[in-house]
Amino acid sequence: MEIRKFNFEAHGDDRGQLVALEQYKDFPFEVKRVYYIYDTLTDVVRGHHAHKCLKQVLICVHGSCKIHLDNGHETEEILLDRPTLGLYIENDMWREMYDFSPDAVLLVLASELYDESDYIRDYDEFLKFVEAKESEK
Ligand code: T46
Repeated sequence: MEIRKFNFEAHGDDRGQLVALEQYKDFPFEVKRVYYIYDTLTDVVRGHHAHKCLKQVLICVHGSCKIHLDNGHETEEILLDRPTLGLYIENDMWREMYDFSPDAVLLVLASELYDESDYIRDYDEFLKFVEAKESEK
């Protein structure tokens, strides 16, 4: 399963660190929305869905969390534990986010505005979506 991670450059000096991200240069889409997740309890699992179109980059800018990805055939667990690491998630990937450290802040850059109709929240529906996409190829 191909996982795309980005290692962003930090511009560090004696004042601290700064990471700057530019669309198309540091990640492959235009950003239409930014949101962030924090104060998630350690035993909580978020996500449990895929998307029809949305592309995103996830960055744990503080603390750490884990991401479970499932492409309908294989699964992978990714640890996000530094502000210079970005995880690119395309639409047709079931995702779950868990093991949030108490101080975790998960920043998400998204390619589309919020649209509930873009969510696939049923796992069987997700498998059918993947199958239909593969049969188009
Ligand atoms: C994803 C993962 C990584 C909004 O009103 N606008 C928004 O842009 C978003 C993202 C959410 N909401 C509302 C909808 C719900 O009432 O915020 C509430 C929590 O959203 P949700 O349960 O979808 O959150 P997560 O953490 O399960 O999933 C989110 C994103 O929704 C999703 O696209 O890929 O983070």
